[in-house]
Amino acid sequence: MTVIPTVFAPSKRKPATDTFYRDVVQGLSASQKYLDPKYFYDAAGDALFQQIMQCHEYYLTGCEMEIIRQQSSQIVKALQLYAGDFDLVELGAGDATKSVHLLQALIDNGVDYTYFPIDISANVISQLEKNLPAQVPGLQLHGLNGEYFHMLQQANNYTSKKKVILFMGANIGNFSVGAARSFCQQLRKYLQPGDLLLTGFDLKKHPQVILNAYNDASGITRDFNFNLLHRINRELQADFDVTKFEHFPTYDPVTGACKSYLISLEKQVVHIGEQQTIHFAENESIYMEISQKYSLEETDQLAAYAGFKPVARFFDRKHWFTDCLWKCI
Ligand code: AVI
Repeated sequence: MTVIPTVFAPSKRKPATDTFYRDVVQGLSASQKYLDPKYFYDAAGDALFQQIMQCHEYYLTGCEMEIIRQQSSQIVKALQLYAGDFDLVELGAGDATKSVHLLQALIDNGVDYTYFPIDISANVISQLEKNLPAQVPGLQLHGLNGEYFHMLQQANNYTSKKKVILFMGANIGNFSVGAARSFCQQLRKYLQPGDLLLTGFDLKKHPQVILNAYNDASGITRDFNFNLLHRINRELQADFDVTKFEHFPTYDPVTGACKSYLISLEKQVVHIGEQQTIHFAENESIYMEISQKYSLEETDQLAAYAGFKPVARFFDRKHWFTDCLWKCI
């Protein structure tokens, strides 16, 4: 008898669902169970993340917004000083709530540039193309829908100017330190000497402040994590009972790793479709996400490792967050 491994069995699912299914089964079959945090962001997850950004405990958004709003002219000056004539490329542009202030400041300072927002969501790109030119009169915009590196390559078909890359919102923190190194190194390969990267880092600070940001009192971050189980139930016909799990964020002040887990509150069995059965022991964890925090020295080390030279840093008043400007060497 030939046994066909379930995950590769032919299915009637759509290819995207197949990939989701495969990733979920692979993660939940590992000895340390995990789920890929990129799957947090379905429509419900996007809405919950918007709510997280409004939570008073989740200081990151406010800190970076303060930097971009209050120091946009200093940032523009630094971009002009270090890049001269450039176009702006944003990785994971989202709704550009923060970058819109920088886009406006560039126009106000007479900089002639095109804004290339890159996003994996076609919907995000079409919304930006529809809304941003009205919000920022005079803006030249060319949206690129797809994976970061593929779209960076595409951008070369439309510009031969130097590039300033924006990678904001502490998104780099959702990589482990090792993965952030590989990401920055790979990004560097798509850029030329003299190109710039402006990237946001959440800085190490009192551990309780960090822990609270990922454990807000109103339970929105807990629901954001649970939403992925709901999504698996809905899209992959699973039967997770979220009341049998607990949201458990951790922070290690030495390494700066802030990791979120879901803990199984009892011995239980979860089915995914008709073919997969996942066993949980009492107190077994699912590793959900890392939000890595950095010291300034660690941001410099990351830059050096990946072939960048730090040229400027911008801070909020509390020095809880930094946007670093790195130049490709
Ligand atoms: C998107 N990213 C920077 C957020 C963070 O802080 O790691 C995602 C998040 N997860 C829970 N709260 C916020």
